[in-house]
Amino acid sequence: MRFLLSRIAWPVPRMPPCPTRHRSTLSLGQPRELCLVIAAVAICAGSSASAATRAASQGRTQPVTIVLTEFAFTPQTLRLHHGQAYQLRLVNKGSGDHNLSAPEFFRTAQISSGDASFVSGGKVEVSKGQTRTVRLVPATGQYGMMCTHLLHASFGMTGRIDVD
Ligand SMILES: [Cu+2]
Repeated sequence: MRFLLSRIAWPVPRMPPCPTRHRSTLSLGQPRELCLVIAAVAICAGSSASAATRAASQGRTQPVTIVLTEFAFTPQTLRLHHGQAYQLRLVNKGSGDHNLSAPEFFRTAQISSGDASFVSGGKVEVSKGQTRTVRLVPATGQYGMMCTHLLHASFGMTGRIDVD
């Protein structure tokens, strides 16, 4: 009888397979969540890899364009980073001649010897329809720029170059 009872009693404590099953169902769900986390991490790693690629490309000469028209520089404020090599493209899309005068900026920048002749008296002349390219590495500072052609600055042809 005791034997029988114990035999009957045995499956009872063993009975709750339901929570166990639930738990196993849950634990089956967890690897799926883990997969999602891994996938998210992989996506994040991918984006940080592209950020690294971007950072690497910043090591190379970066083209920057300023468009000269009547009577404006576009963009009006140029934001550059010191130590970065730039290819400064001055594009005259106006109906007349213009220049970009920034004596302090050009004086402190390291200008490529091949392009130094374009800078005269702290300014670069750009004839109508012409594009002048000056390769340089700017020095930290805030510089004013303007067109020194008669009255052009007073008509609004001014701007600034911020180098951080
Ligand atoms: Cu001008």
